[in-house]
Formats: sequence, C-alpha cells, structure tokens
Amino acid sequence: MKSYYITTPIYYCNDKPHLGHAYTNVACDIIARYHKLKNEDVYFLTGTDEHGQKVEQAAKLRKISPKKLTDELSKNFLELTKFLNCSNDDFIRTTEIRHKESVHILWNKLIENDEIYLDKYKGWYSIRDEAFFDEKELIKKDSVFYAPSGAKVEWIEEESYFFKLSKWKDKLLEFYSNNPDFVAPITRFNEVKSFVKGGLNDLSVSRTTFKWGIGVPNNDNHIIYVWLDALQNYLSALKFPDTNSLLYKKYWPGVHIVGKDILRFHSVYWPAFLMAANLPPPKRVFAHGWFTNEGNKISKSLGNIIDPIKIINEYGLDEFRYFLFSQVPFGDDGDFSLKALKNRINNDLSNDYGNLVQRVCSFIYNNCEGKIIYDDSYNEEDNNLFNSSINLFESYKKSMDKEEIDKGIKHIFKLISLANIYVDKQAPWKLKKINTQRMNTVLFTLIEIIKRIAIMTYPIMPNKSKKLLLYLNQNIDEISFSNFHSINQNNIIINKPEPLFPKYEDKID
Ligand code: ME8
Repeated sequence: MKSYYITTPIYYCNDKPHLGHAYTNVACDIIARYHKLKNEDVYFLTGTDEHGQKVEQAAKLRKISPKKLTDELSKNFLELTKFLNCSNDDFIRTTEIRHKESVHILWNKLIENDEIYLDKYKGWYSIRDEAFFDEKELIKKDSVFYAPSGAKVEWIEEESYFFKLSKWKDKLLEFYSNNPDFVAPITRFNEVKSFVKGGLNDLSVSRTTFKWGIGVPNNDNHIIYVWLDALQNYLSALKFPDTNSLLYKKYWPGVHIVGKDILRFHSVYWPAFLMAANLPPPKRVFAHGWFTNEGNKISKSLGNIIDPIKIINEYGLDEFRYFLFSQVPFGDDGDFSLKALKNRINNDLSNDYGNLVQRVCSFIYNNCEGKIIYDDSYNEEDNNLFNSSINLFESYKKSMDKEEIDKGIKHIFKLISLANIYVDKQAPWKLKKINTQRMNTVLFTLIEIIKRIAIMTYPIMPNKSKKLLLYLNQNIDEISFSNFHSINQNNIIINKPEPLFPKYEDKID
C-alpha cells in the first residue's frame, strides 16, 4: 500500500483562527481524502506553533503567561479542525514534550555535524514574520523600515548561534534540479531557485532577548529560533528521533501545503536543515495564494478578519469548502465575498449538481416507487455518457494528483453538465408513457453516473456525498475509487431525496 504524508503549517497561537487557516486546513483535508479514495495509506498532520516573540508579546498584551495563552488559543485551532470536518490523524503542539525532545535531538545533530557556530547577529528582524531580513529586502517609508509583508522591522544586535546555510547553496540547487516537482506551482519554484542562486547568508538560529521558546542545549542564555523549532514538528509527529518507528519509516518524506508567505522557510531552510542533519528533505511543498476579503487585505488593523465558523453556520460546511476551491485556482491569490459564495451555491451546487440529483431521484421515488430494475440494454447514448465519465475521471485524477483542486472540480462539473443534458434529451418523464423499459435503462444509467459524481465530489464535500450515496442505498463506509467503475448489478432502491443544496434566492443582494 502506497503511503502518503500531508501537513498543514502549524499556526501561531497569538490570535483566533481565521479564513486563511481554514483554507489551508480544508485544502489538506481534500487532498488527504482524495489519496485515501485511491486506497493509499494516508497520514494527515496539523497543529499549533506556540513559541517565539510574537506569541510572547500577545501574552504580555493580555497580561497572562504564554503557556496560558497558547493552551487557550490552541484549543480554538483544534476545534476549527473538527468543525471543518478535517480527517487529520494528529494535532501537534510545539509545547509538547515529544516535540521539545525532537528539536533538541535535531539541534545536537547539527552541532555534531559542525553545521552551527556561535557569533553575533546584527541586523533587521520582523516579529510579525518571525524572520530576519537583509536591508536590500526592506521597504523604507518615512525613515521606517518594513518587511515585504508590510510588518515593521526592528534592529537587533545579540549573540547568536548561526546555521551554515551559505554552504548549502549548491546542494540545494542540485536537489532542486534532481526533483523538478519539489515546489509547486512552478512559478513559485522559479522564485525559490533564483533566491538561492543569488547566494545565501548563514542563518541566525537562536535568540537571547526573550525567553518563550525551547532552550539551546547546554547554553541557558539562548532559545532556539522559532522556525527551526516549528519546522521540526513535521518529524516530531512521526516519533523522530526514533527513525525506526513505523510512523517515520512509513510516512517520511511528506508533502507540505503552505501559504506563499512561508514558502522560503519550507523550500530553502527546511531541506537545508534536514540535509545537514543527514535526513531526507520533504517530498514536495505546494504554496497556495493569499485570500483577500471583498478586495481588501485581511488584517486585524482593518478589522476585516473573516470568522470561518460564522460563515459555515450560515451557509453550510460543504458549501463553504466547495466555494473556496472552485472560486480560485489553487495556487493563485483569491478574493472572498459573500456575493460570490451565494452565486456558487445557487448556480453550481443548487442549479447544476443539486438539480440533477433531485430531478432523477425524485422522479424514481415518485413514479417508480423508488425502485429501478437492473437492466444493461444500454444504447450508444448511454455508453457515450459512461465513456465520458471514465475520461473525465481520468482527467480529474491527473489534476488532483498535482493538487490542482480547482481543475479537478471542473472535470466533475463537466460530467454533471453532460448528465443534465442527457436527462433533458432522454426525457424519462416522456418515456414513462411510451417505453418503460427504455425509461428504466435511462434511470439506471443516471443513477450510476450520479454515484460516480458523488465519489468524485467526496474529498471536497464529504457530508453531501455521503448523504447522496445514502439516497442511492450505497455503503458509505467503503467509499473508494475501486467502486467507481463497478456497475451495480442489482435492482436499485432510492430513498426519499431532499434537496442537497438549498438556494439562497432571498438572500442575493
Ligand atoms: O506562518 N490567505 O503561522 P500563521 C490564505 N507558524 N492563507 C492564509 C491567509 C490568507 N489571507 N492567512 C493565513 C505561520 N493563511 C507559522 C508556520 S509551519 C512550520 C509554521 C494560512 O499562523 C497560510 O497557510 O501565520 C499561511 O501560510 C499560514 O496560514 C500562516 O499561518
């Protein structure tokens, strides 16, 4: 059985989760569920990043200890994961013992391999990004320097341990050229390569001016840089340092899904740390784009943070999941607007998908006592629809294998559209009066196609797919691509269908 390890970033515990966090979580859940349908052995990890100056500052502002703050905020992220129906196997917190031990072992390995040395850091630091910047990367406005993210930077001078990143330039470039699929989308991979080609400075990997973090072994004055700490979570969850553990052996290296803001950490620093510790680098890093809210950057200061739970309570979970990934090509930047969400629900889900299901299932329920007799006397038009479903399924898998979720969705909706055209043309309501045997074959064909659609939509809208498969009396404990081609050879009983996707007519503004 092929194994597949997928991770979200671990989120900073300095505030409540918002739309951006929900976006990455759902992306990983879709991809994880997709790989499970392929009968792969999937491990899906998410969690919280709890150390660092940013979290310490947030705790100070609230006049509570960082531990208290992270205990409280981490729960919100865990709850969001559940609320989003994520199928994650583990939720890691960087304040856990298992993680601290794993970071210490990595650190010691880097020391042992002579990859870390003690010196003095003088330069710019952004607390919001928890990142060091070269002056040439900064933007100067009214004599104040800002990081490319817009965050203020501060000048720091302190004793620091350094990781010998500069010496990894050629090894990284060689690794990139041997692994052309390491970073996606390709435009982002090109940015990473040109950054590395431009030369790398050694990286400061410890801080002395605050205390909230994992201490450097054998030097109480220093705490480990929060990114070296955080990235290691991906291995801590696989029981590192026990590289003989089943989890590590089965699942490492894995696939990291991240926002474009943190690609450099995952595609440059992380593989360099791992190679320097004689460990295999990750398999792939996919960097998705950035969501805005009604055209504006989402930020606390603008007061336009979107609470995903509020949206889901009003519009439905699977509708929200579908919207995020049909609206924006996965990898590109995108915009969130309620109008666009309602349009997607009304047009794609209610008019196209929901209507196909409703007109077929209700017809069978109301006119055939919910039963269709098995019949395989398919004509050319039936076979054409079957063949299209197989071709579209293959295209869907090709897209989903590359995490192109939006393209995968387009292939499903092409099949929905073909099925709707087929219903109109075959008109089972007319056949009922003139040829019930043909009506039966048409309905049989449609139920089979709807089953295939429900299987393909399962990773994106798992609850709706299950509901639909239950109308069709299918076993929902064994949803798998192995059931895609198998045509039911028994009579089909349809349960009473209710509309899958209620419309938002009255709410359109
Ligand atoms: O960076 N649009 O944590 P973080 C899309 N702790 N995605 C968004 C988004 C938006 N507007 N805002 C946030 C960290 N995200 C580190 C990660 S990993 C070892 C350590 C998502 O809480 C996106 O996935 O700032 C982004 O990369 C992540 O949240 C940043 O989360």
